[in-house]
Amino acid sequence: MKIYFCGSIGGGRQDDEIYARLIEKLQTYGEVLTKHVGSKTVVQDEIDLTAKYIHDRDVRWLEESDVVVAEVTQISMGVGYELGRAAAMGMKILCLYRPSPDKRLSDMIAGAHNGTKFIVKKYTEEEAEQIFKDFLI
Ligand code: 6IA
Repeated sequence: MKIYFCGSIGGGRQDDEIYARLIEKLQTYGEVLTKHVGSKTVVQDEIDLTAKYIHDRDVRWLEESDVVVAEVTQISMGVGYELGRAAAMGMKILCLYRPSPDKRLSDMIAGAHNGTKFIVKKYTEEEAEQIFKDFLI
């Protein structure tokens, strides 16, 4: 199974360690095409790539993927864009959100939940393992 993981990059990297731990768990179910989203050095590593290269490569990976898993707590324009494209393609999507008073989840994500192909779930990290099992198996 190919998994496309989305997490904030330009939107802010404060959750990078959470992304890395989620990606590690996801790798037990399949290949995560976007492992770099959890990397401490992604910004330095990709600094020489053009925006067009990153966009076209990421959209190609999205099209190749079987499922999308997004950590949506930190607001990110790119994650919203990826989710919109994935929803338009009818992909199976899981969005994970850690409720916090200063991070309001966009209604465009919360309202996209339909209980079948587009799942939006409030979670704590301890619950992630079971949520992945339910979503991916
Ligand atoms: O708007 P954001 O940058 O927060 O969007 C993050 C989302 O878009 C992630 O889920 C990635 O899949 C994708 N994305 C955005 N920027 C990059 C990137 N390089 N490399 C890979 N995927 C990206 C940015 C490096 C740059 C800051 C030097």
